[in-house]
Amino acid sequence: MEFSHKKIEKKWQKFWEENHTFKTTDIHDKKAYILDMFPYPSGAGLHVGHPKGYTATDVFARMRRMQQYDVLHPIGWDAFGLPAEQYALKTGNDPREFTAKNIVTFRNQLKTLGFSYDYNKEVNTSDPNYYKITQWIFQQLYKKGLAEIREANVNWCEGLGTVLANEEVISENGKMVSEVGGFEVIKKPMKQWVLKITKYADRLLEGLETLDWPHSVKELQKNWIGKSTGLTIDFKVEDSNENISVFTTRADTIFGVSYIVLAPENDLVLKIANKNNLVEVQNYVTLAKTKTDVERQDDSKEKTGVFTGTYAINPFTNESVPVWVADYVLNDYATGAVMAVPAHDERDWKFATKYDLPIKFVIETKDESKAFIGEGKHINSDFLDGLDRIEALELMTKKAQEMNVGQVKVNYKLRDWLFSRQRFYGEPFPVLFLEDGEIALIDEKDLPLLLPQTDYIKPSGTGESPLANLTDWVNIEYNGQKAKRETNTMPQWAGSCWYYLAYILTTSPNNLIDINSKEAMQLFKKWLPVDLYIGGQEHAVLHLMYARFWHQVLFDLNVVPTAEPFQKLINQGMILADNGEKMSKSKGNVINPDEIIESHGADTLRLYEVFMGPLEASLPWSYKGLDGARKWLDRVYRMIENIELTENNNKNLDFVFNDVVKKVTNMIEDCKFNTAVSQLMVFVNAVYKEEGPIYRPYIENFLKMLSVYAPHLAEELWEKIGNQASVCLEEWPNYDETKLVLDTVTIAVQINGKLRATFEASKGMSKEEMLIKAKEISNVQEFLAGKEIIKEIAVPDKIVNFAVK
Ligand code: ANZ
Repeated sequence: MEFSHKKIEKKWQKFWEENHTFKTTDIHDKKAYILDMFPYPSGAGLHVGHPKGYTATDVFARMRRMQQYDVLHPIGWDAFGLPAEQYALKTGNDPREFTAKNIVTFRNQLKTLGFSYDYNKEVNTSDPNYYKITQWIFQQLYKKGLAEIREANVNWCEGLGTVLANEEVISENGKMVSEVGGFEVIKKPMKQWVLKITKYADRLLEGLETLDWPHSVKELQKNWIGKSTGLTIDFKVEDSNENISVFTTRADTIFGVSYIVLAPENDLVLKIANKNNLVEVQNYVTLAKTKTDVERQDDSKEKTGVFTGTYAINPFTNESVPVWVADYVLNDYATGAVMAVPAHDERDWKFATKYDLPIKFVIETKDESKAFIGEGKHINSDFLDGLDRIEALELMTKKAQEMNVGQVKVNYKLRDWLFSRQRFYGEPFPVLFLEDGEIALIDEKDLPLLLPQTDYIKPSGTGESPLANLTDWVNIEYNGQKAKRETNTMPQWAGSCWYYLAYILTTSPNNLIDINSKEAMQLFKKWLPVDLYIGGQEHAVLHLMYARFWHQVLFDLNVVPTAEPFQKLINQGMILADNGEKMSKSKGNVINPDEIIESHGADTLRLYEVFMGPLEASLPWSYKGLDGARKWLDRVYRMIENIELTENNNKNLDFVFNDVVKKVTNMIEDCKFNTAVSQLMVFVNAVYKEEGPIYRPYIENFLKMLSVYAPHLAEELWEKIGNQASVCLEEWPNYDETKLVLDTVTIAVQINGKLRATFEASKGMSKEEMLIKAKEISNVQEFLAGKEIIKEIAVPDKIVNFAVK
């Protein structure tokens, strides 16, 4: 018999909704905050990748609820975003309507999957009640000196009429283009808000140590922060008053410097370039603007550069070395200038061999046909000769400081966070630019500063956002002065920086209590940090870094009580198309979860997606696997349909039941959601093998465990065996350790191919022990007596073999 998933699923979804089954409770002393990375409600709706992570958190949340924890398991919408803006620009419609419609679709889709979200806690980053707090947090950042306006080189995209963040720019044939739409992107200086995340670089590094996060994500964050300790060393420019300050982590190689390189954007370039070289230098500088940083740093690409015609003096050798401009040096890292040591640096080697610049080895190596980057003794290095790297660096650091030509410097790869977007559909900045040049914050009581209603969302043409068109909104009076509003809006990252706090503050959808209140602090103390956070690897750096930064600032402001927001993090793998490719609209290989829910049911989809492999693995979709999941649920349904229950335990299932409960509990605890399912299967197989009636509590407890994976079916079967709903609020089963005596196996003992004895052994007994045990058996001893053993073989858990003569 198959069950009708359509009937069952609708029935229980209605039941849960009407009975507020998954309402966040505040009645226990233990809590679990289980969080999904919330979705951007795109027009395309949910794809099959979403339920993979969402089911994982749901399984965990459901177990915790049954283990008598207060559980916070919410969902919401990362609802500002570029697609809605582009839709508005194209159609003239309000992005808000478009977004609202998409949210309805998303919510309905999630509900058909039976997730145990508390929908009462729903948040929407584009709701004024929500962005009121986003704006408030921005004001705190400003007051703390962590937000300021700077002229910054930005990725300007004429096609989209906006500045893009680095991560929104990709490289196509060596040229920068926008990830969305593929429009050309160039570097252009513009006045922008930046958030000084670099002030928190060390805190962001140190905090990582305390987190239960994948090693790979921690490494990505560490590399992104890129803390590097070195020296800045001054090279005097010949016939000039200018100094070139280079940053180096290898000051010990200074005797091998053969030229200096400036980044094309370095202000010194045009100041020091020789008149005769100026045109060539200027052309090179213009060309560099079209390249991405990644492209410029790509070691597989040929290095390019031009000579400035100028020389600088090595403070340790007094030699003059040529000054070049090359785009492999980045201007916004350290000083934007490098002392090049081609003998010991791959990039410099390539550059020097291409442009025929001298190469001088200063560390001993046998092979001088290529750059040597290993360790060795210094040579050709005056007072450093004979020293190794560490000794030489120490000495150089001392000398450089004594001679007043160098200083210790710590650099970070981390850049301040460019926080302005030339877009309509984002949070307006709660600031005013006054006529006298001052910046004023909008009064806290006047927040939120609403995004104005308009049917005129058009590019401004000036590079400003479409908000610049709304002159009545932009130009206002403030305390008797003329003032202008900021026409930039905040990036989409802003809303997702604190949404996990917003859930805690939400009392009914989009109604939040004041983040800076006593009540809020109490709730934060109850719920923070997030105990389990699951989402895609694509957010390993930016979202997780930005959110940690805001959290740390809020911690410093005494708004939140914990130093870090997300204690445990797991990245779920992707669901790929059946041929292993990434699913994408353009390839036409996207699988729509709605269709699967229709054909196989939500329980099947949930079960399949978590059973297909470890949560972290990216695995191809398989209809065979999906059918398999459904077949097993049918098998469970039939089992209950045909079952006879008894209150008397004949003990046959004692071991398997307790073993399965223990393993399922531990496996879910460890987020090994797939192997826990295998254990449930083991139990069902064992029940099928039993003749006679089955001990009722075992079946009930099985259904409880099933309910975290296949909640609709579990509710239905729970009711079928005469219980009251909801199984989801029952207590999680316990196991009896005393019933878990070690599993034993029967071992056969053969002598010259003939079975002579058997014995019981605990599973996994070692070969040596098996041989000893076998020889202790009297029948075996008799057959061995007076014979020579030529060979003895033990196959664990199976057999012992003696060959005798
Ligand atoms: C001389 C040298 C000799 C270097 C040698 C390396 C090896 P991290 O660890 O990334 O900080 N560098 C400095 N500023 C740069 C910039 N703006 N763009 C590109 N490269 C830059 O690495 C620091 C090293 O990267 C510095 O040490 C410098 O090259 C280069 F055998 O100086 B080194």
